[in-house]
Amino acid sequence: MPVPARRTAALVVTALTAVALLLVPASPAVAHNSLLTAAPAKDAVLTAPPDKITLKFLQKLNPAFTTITLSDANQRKVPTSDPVVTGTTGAVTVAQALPNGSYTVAYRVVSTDGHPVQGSYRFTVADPTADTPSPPAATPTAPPVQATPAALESSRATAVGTDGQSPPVGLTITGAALAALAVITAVLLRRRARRR
Ligand SMILES: [Cu+2]
Repeated sequence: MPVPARRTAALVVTALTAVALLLVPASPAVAHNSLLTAAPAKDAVLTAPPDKITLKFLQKLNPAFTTITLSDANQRKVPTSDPVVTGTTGAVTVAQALPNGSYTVAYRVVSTDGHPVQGSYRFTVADPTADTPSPPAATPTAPPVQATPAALESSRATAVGTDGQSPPVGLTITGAALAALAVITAVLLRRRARRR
């Protein structure tokens, strides 16, 4: 066949390959970051208030995108230091002695592929020597926010701070595919016009 036609065919094949690659979801073999161990541990009942919260993760943390917060049973933030990141570990020191009660540790970190991961867990302080009247027994009004794999996959944000405002994966892929098709169409139309 004539050279221009062959070149056009090659172009179409290249374009279709590119679109196909865009449509293949990111390999699930690339694991996301996840919490390995925590101190205080999940659901721990402590007889003394902790002065530090230490979270160890699967992957290295990015200090710029690591958030660890502590809140009490009334969802009020408890003052802590900023997270100190050492490799896969993030820690905050608790500024005050925690009164007896239920507490929630919430974290948000990024995976090595840039995707955010967040989660939370609870622990309880029940110091038998605490002489201050303890707040009413924790009656959880809402379950702690747990990051589901689906929610994480739909969040394609490479930088934290957008807080899930980035378009879902599907839209991103469709946009890229449409853009690729538009370019190909333009090239093909130009070639056809030139041949006439
Ligand atoms: Cu990812």
